[in-house]
Amino acid sequence: SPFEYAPAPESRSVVDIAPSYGLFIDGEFTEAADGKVFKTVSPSTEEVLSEVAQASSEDVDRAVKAARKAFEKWSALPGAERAKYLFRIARIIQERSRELAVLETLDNGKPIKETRDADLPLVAAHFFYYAGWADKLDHAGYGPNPAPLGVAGQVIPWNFPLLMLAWKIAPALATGNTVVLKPAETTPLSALFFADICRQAGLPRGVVNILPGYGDAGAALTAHPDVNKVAFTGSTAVGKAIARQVAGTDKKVTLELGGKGANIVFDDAPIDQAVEGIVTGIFFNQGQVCCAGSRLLVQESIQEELLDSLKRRLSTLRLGDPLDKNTDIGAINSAEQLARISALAETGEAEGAERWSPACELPTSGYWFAPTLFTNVTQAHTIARDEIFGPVLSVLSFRTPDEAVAKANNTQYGLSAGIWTEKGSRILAVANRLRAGVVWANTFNKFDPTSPFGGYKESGFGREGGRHGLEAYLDV
Ligand code: TXE
Repeated sequence: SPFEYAPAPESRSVVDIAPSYGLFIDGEFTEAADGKVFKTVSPSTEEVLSEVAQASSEDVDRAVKAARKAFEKWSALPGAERAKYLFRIARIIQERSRELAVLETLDNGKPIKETRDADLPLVAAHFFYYAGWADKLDHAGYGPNPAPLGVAGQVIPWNFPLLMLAWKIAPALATGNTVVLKPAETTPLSALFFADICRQAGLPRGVVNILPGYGDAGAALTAHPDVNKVAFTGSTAVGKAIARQVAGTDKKVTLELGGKGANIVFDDAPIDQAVEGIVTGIFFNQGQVCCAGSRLLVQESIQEELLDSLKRRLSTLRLGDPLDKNTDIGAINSAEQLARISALAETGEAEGAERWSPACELPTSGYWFAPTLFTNVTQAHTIARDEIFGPVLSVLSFRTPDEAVAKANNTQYGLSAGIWTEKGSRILAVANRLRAGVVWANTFNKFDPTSPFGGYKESGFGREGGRHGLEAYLDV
């Protein structure tokens, strides 16, 4: 099945990383207009992986012009022709997924187990899924010839570099838009490999342009007058700045921002299964996940039993070399992110919550943070409210379903939640009252390209994925 492609275990030698990369504009790799470059490092070793051209507003302008030019022909292609390119890209991603998984693990720091079994299969699945839509748009109830928006300016974060690229590029191309995408400054490499895949697939020049760079390049892109659609995933602060920036223009915008997901465990939950779900919820990708289950809400009567099991389970997690296929917990993506996580954990202690980590030796180079539990957390604590974006779980308790719902909803965010109970009726009753874009029941962090994903409240607006994800790129 195209959705379950898992390459063999990997080593560093699988992927050939060049000492330097250019920007990808109009089908060519090119230097930045001002000649600037930046280094990308492996977060687990601090080894420099490559030197990458750094885009400025001049490069953004070049790329938008190329995308505008390409739009005329690309949008006029029959959907079935666009589908052919997308299917081809999906298949090349599968063929090169060993390489891509190792590359992503090196540049991001996440365990190879995750890039191999989660990121890469999902990336391919998104391209297959949206390829399948490209020739069906006329019959999807939008009326004949639903119109693409034009040039999409897309800015993505570093936590799922290639998957966020897939979420953004696949629906944009399927609907006939062209793209200028800026990957995050700490993880540019997989997007540049993707540029090479576009060439390999024979994608016409200018349809996809990739501009590695910093926030200034992101801001120049989202503000560019000839960009018709802005899609952003990242921090709530930058998302708000972008919303202000596009207000008063005719740009369409989708924002996928932070979260503070509640994982709610009722007293009738299957405890072992819940423990696995809690671990996946907050330690998958070192907790650097917008929909992480970063708040555990546990019913008071089972709190002690659940925490005992959870601590035993955490003591078995293996932290270390992300390329080792047995590793569960990899490196934090950057020194800056590590500093943010550490500062919030210190605030948790200073405000009186109780901190616990399993015995765990941290490597001496690279950016590491041990899996951490905070108990005795109340709603007043900063760690119960602020997104930590790291392997840190805040435990709160509740007595009744009403109290669970009230606590789960007591946040500025509304991206995700989880419910653990044997009772189907309770799942439905509670899920309907949770103000969160996705609610999982007896599982967590499950993704599928057919499902729309996005937030309530300050977690953003608009949906990506599924049919809703198409509509963000169409005038119907
Ligand atoms: O985010 P930024 P950072 C949250 C998480 C994390 C915090 C900070 O809590 O601790 O944000 O992370 C580009 N105009 N999330 O600093 O700055 C930037 O170059 C346009 C949640 O990494 O938002 C990068 O490509 N673009 C999140 C992208 O925005 C700008 C994932 C994200 O970086 C810009 C990441 C600007 N003014 C962090 N400034 C999620 N929702 O999953 C920066 N960028």
